[in-house]
Amino acid sequence: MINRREILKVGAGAAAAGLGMAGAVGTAAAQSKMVMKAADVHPLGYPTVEAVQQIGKKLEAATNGRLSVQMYPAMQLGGEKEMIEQAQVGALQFARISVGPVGTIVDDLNVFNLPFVFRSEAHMRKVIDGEIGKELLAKVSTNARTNLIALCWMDAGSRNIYTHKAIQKPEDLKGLKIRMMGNPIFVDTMNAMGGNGISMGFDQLYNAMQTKVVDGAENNPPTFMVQNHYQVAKFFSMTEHLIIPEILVFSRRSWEQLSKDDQALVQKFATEAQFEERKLWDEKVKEALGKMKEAGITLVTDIDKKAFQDSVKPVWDKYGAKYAELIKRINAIT
Ligand code: GTR
Repeated sequence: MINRREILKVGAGAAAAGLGMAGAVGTAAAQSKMVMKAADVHPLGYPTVEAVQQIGKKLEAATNGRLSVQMYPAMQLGGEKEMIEQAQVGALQFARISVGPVGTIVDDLNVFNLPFVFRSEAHMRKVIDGEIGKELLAKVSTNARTNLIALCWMDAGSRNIYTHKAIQKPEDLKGLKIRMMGNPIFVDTMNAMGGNGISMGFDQLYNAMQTKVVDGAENNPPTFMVQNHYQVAKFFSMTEHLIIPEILVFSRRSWEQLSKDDQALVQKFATEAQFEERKLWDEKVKEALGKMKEAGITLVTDIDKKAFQDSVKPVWDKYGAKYAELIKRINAIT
């Protein structure tokens, strides 16, 4: 594991020198070679990782190699909290993260973190592709405190509970400690659904499951497989309680060092990546479901969805009012 402080030191230095640019800063630097760092918690071959690598290839081709992307996959640069911090100081340029942790920085995004806010994944895609999607990306980019530029959304399917037994109704979660992403909404959601929500970084999850610090977690099928969680949890219950898109952010500090033309290029390829990742996503879900079967995982599809939807009413009572207008607009999208 790379020492985080060292990365920050080295990275911040590189950022000050202009993203590891060979030449001097200023106008001349705009023409210099730049290697932009990208990070993801997932390994090579995961849809989000491939989509960002594709942005790198396109940038290289469009600029004759002047701009390129170096990918650090598989949590090499830490968990998502660390990735956000590194992007904020300019030690990392592209951070592909979940909207889950971003909601703690830009509250407007928490609307996507509400349980059962989308009717389906198709509904979520329509929302992120439309006006609401654009507006929320802009909220991140224009918020002075984020130090981030939000480039595009990506798909992460639906989240489902996995543990050592089938979860079909809220009572089945009684007494189970289920890891949730670091955002109070998720802990409240799991508690309302009948379990005990435990907030924890993604980078600590595998060990926590192995040592039984938690009884299980919740995520999409590709994550369950590529992160080897299937080795420690044999029942995957399709509760689909959260449909949370991913977001690709860029360090604002580094962004300001790019020329307007380069910014436009990065943005163009990122927007394309939103749709490219989606195709890869659909294939990856199929692949993951196949592998789950081979691995002997029990896929539980007989779920009392209504009971789970009713159970999260306290979460909606607590957080929903703030987003009432936006929720109305989301509901109106068919
Ligand atoms: C995955 C997502 C990651 C991370 C993870 C988590 O679905 O792709 O970015 O947020 O969930 O549960 O922390």
